[in-house]
Amino acid sequence: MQFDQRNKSVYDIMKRAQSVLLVSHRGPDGDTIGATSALRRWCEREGIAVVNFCTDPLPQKYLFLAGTEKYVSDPAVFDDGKHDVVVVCDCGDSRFAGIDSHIDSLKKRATVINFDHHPTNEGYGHLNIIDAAASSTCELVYRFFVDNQVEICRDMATSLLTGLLTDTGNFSNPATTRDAIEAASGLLKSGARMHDVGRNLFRNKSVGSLRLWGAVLARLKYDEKLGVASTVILADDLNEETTDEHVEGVSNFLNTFLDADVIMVLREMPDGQVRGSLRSVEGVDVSRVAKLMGGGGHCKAAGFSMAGRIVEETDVWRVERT
Ligand SMILES: [Mn+2]
Repeated sequence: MQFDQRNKSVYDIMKRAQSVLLVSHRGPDGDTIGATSALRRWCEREGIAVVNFCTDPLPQKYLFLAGTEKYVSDPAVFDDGKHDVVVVCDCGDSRFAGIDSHIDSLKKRATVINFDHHPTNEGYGHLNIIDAAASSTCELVYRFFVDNQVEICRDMATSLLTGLLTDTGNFSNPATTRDAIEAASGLLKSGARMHDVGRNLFRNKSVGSLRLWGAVLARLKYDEKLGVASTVILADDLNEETTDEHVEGVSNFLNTFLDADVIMVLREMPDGQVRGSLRSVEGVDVSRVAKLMGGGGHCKAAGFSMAGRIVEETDVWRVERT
């Protein structure tokens, strides 16, 4: 990993800050939370005032990471005039960060810094540390600490390792680069609590969620000609015991274990919408399919949402627009 001069500039700006606002993206995952949690810990240690913002509440499984109990979702933090530095982590654009209506005024009052690895990043910050070749934003934050000779404590290491494991699918997907493994190795040397990460992130399924997964897996259909595997999550699958968080991960599970070109999970929402999640293994650009349905995303992972009803056919589930 090569020294990056931009990391030095960001360090100087943050060290001089009166107050830093750290922003995670909507529907927060282990990468955006890991990165902002590690940066928060460092700010606290340096005596820099710090606030973490995320539009959506953090999923329960990440609450073992340092400082996550202090995250706020009240957009009033953008107007309180306190923060002179805003650091946005893992967000390709300001809408995804939930700050699109604040970004222009923020940029006049504060220095906006952006750590990200999405190839589509618009570079909306004053300083943008964007590297599409990086496995995760946590890898970039790790490099930020290393380049500035910041001592990484156990808490920071645990947070950053969480992001690395999230975005590399436990070192199994193509984001698993030499640099990613090198960063993980450095984090383990700093005392990252690997066991805690495993227990909280992966061995966390309740009997209720696995039963729900069982129902969803039993509906799996495979169209050999199209190479499309599809299944559905029905509104009735969810009750008081099974919530959104139980459903999460079914697509990832199929993507990891099923050999199909495209995996589509349709979900019946209570408001009459159907939400679709599309994954492809190789060579198929699912974002084009998603765009046809009024959605978007990446080559290998995309989604859409439309008013419709789910129709069952022999080899495939499909949506009929209503
Ligand atoms: Mn990420």
